Formats: sequence, C-alpha cells, structure tokens
Amino acid sequence: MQIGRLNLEIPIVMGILNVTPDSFSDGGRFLARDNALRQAEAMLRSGASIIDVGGESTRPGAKPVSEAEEIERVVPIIEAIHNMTDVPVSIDTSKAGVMRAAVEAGAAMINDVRALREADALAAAADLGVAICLMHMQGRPRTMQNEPHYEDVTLEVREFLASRLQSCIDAGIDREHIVLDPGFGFGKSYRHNVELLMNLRQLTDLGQPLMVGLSRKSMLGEMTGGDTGDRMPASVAAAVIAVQEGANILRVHDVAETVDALKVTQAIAKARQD
Ligand code: 7PM
Repeated sequence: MQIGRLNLEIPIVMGILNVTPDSFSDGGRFLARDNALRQAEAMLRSGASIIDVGGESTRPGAKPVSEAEEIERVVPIIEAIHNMTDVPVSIDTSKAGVMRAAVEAGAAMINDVRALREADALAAAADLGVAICLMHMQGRPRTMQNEPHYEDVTLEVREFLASRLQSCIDAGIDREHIVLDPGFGFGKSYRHNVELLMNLRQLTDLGQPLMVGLSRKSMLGEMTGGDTGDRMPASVAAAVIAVQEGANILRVHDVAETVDALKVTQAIAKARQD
C-alpha cells in the first residue's frame, strides 16, 4: 500500500480537518483558515498520520458548495500543511476539479464519499496517481437517512466496494493506491451500522486496507445518550473495536485520545505475536 511513505502494518489515525465556514459571525474566511491551521498543528503534535481536509459538508441538509468555492477553501490550507510537515494530506471531495487543485497543492490522497462516481472523478483520480479512499454510501447525502434498506448490509457494502475497486483498476489506477471504507452513517440505520462494525472482518478479504469513520457519529450517541460534543470516549472505544476487527486507518476528530488508545491495542497485539 502506498500513501506517501505510510506503513499500514500498524493501524494509523487520520485527523479530520473541516474547512467549512458555515457561520458568518466568526470573522469569515481568514479566521476559518487560521483556525484550521492551528487545528492541523495540534493534530500533528498529537500523532496524526494523515490530515483529511474537507471543504464541503456531506451533512444531510447542508448547502451544496461550488467547485470554485471548495477550491478557495481547501487549497490554501493544503499548501500550508504541506509546507509544514511530511505527513500526507488527504482531500475530502467528490469533485474532479477540486481533486486536481488539491493534488497540485500537495495532497497525496483523495477521500471520496461518492467513490469516484461523479462526472470525470474516476478519470481525474487515475490521472493524478495518488492514493484513493472509496467509501460506500446508499442514496445521496440529503436523503440517505430517510429509509435506508438492505437485505444484507455487509454483503451489499462489500459488493459495492468490490465493484468500485474493479472500476478503478479498469481505469488504470494502481491497486496499491486504493483504500476501502464501509461508510458508517451514510444511508444506514443504527442496526445497519452495528451489523457492519460487527462484520467488518468480512471486508478484509477484498485485499485492500480498510478505513473507518465512526468518530462522534449518531450510532454512538444512540448507545451512550451523548450529544456530538460528548462522544469522545465512545468514539475511542469504537476505534479500538474497529482495529480489532481489521481496520487500518481510523478517521477521527479526537486524534490524541485515539492515538493513545491504539498504542494500547498495539502493545497487546504485539505481545500476542512475541
Ligand atoms: C455530518 C454527517 C457531518 C456526516 C459529518 C459527517 C466519513 C468520511 C465523513 C467516513 C470517509 C463525519 C461525516 N465521514 N470519509 N467523511 N469515511 N472516508 O462524521 O466515515 O465526519 S463526513
């Protein structure tokens, strides 16, 4: 697997960096940039192995963002992070133009919740030659949580990912560059999410590294009763379980806490081997 110089033999943490100034009362774009960079520095100090920069919200009901606006949000941040560290930057986008601008600015990975199904995205990704995360989603962000339905969620997610993986390989993308993600919370009920986490192992035989995003998600709120701000311990527990079920990359908000928890799982996993 090749994402920059990352070693995926041990589980690693991807820090989430949202650059979405959805409040006009916060001083606008420049303050948003400043905050984002401060947050990136903190995540790097905490041991993040990848920084995932996103300028579009996939939240149900969020306003669509134009390609130009998305580029204007993410490119300066990617450039700044790229200039301060060797830690690879990932661009969270579905738009071909944003992928191109982000890689030009230094991004080493594309994280696409639509798995390169938007116009020109597959060709752009093949062209750019960087690592790619393909995520499963049922439906579209605006309506995906209305009535998610599966006969067998694990099997259907697996078949979708296998099919997108094949499309990437057919487009000339190197298998070594592809990471797969079941897309927790994306067109899935509480029960679907629980079943997917329980059966995560069944995705490992697709032969690609697995990424999971469980951080602060609503399934954890349903388990604990906590609001998004109070879901850190639940998120850390979920990350540890995901790693024990075969996850390689954990996409999280709380980098320091997750890195620490994974050191514990790693110490025990290593002791088991010795
Ligand atoms: C509202 C709804 C706000 C959903 C934020 C989210 C994933 C991702 C996201 C994931 C990959 C969040 C999500 N989730 N990319 N982007 N995997 N690869 O909670 O699970 O961060 S956005």
